[in-house]
Amino acid sequence: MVQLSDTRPSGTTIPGQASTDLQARRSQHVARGLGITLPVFIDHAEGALLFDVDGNRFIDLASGIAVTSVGAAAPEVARRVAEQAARFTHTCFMVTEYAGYVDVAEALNRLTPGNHEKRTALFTTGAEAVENAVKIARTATGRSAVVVLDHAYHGRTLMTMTMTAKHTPYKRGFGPYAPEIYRVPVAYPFRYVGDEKQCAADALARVEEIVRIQIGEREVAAIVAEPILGEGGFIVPAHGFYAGLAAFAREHGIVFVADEIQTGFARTGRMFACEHEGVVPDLITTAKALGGGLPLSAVTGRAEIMDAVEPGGLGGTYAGNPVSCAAALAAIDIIESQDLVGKAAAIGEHVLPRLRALADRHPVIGDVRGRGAMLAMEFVEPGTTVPNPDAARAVAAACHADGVLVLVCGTFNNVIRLLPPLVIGTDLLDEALAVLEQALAA
Ligand code: PLZ
Repeated sequence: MVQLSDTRPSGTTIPGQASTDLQARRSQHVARGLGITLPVFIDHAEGALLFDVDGNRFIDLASGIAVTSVGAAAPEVARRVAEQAARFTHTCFMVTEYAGYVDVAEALNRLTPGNHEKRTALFTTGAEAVENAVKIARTATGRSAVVVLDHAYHGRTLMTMTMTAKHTPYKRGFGPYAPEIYRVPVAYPFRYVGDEKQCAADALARVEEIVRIQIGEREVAAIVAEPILGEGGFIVPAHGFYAGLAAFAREHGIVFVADEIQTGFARTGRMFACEHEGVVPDLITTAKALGGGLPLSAVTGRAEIMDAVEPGGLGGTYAGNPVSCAAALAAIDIIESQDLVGKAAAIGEHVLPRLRALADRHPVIGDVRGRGAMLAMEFVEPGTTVPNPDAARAVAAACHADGVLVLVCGTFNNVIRLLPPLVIGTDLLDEALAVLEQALAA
């Protein structure tokens, strides 16, 4: 057992004085609408550690939100970013070109599932990638409806906020929403009475019925779905559901879009999470870990679908920024050369049994789930499936007070998720788990 007194942050209180002073300035100058998980201001990072402006040290089990898989200060990313920035920071790929953009597109076409001919278009944010995937699917099919899942998260723009399931805080007051977005159930094993196979079959039958009766198969341009629903609570759909959804799309000429913005790039112990279910999507959206910490997103997919859009139809001033491309190429090199796919799988094998043991001891944990380094605990009223957001919040707060950064998520705000940088060492992981165990005991 790790001695917590030895591993406590070396600084003052959390938040310390310098963070508190900055917080006062923030309140005065920054819009109130931006939330905050832990009110400390970061000074620098080192591997899976974050250090704040008061000298407090945090073990990072968030990676931003699944962004810094290679660490938040990977020297190779920093070196290539600096080198690119010194050569040129921007030209706009639609005005004059640069090789980095093509290099990233080529890497994405190589790494994403399927051996078919592919094309990639780069953007800046995840929401922008999802939104462009919809535009591309609509052009390719000549149809307009978009089908999304219960508990889905796809972004904060008008289209992607509409595609997102949860009202508060993402939609409250922001309507009217985009038209032609339809929601169908997802196979959520913990909230289903019956076995996993039945769970998948039931949800699929409902999806097919809703699409047939309420929408019409031939009206649907795209089904957009996360292979593991991230913000919605790290829901791993019952085995067979995701593949069934993709097969249904194929049968009706619907473009199947895997939103791998949170799950992609080694996070789940495969390069892409849809590989766990044997699914080859028509289009795949990526962002977050792709850019190694710099803003970069992409849509990658079948050449005939991607190339349905006429020249000039896709783009954006900053889309595929050269500095972001340099960071992405460094991140991809690290992911491949340091076998972060294998590391993510090993993190899962190390942590999952510890979380399951915790669930056995603490009935407030109703479910433990996830894949690779994308792991979660769902908190409930003991012995029921009634969500217990207070318990999740209290455990997260206790972790924060002891220098471990975890995030709460879920439709019911009752899930603690673990998203460590994939380069984290076993020592830090064990130290963080000891803090989590202590937080639960308290
Ligand atoms: N699709 C699957 O997880 C971003 C949201 C943070 P952007 N998830 C973090 C917040 O509260 O704003 C996400 C995702 C999936 C799309 C997105 C959107 O990516 O880069 O935040 O636009």
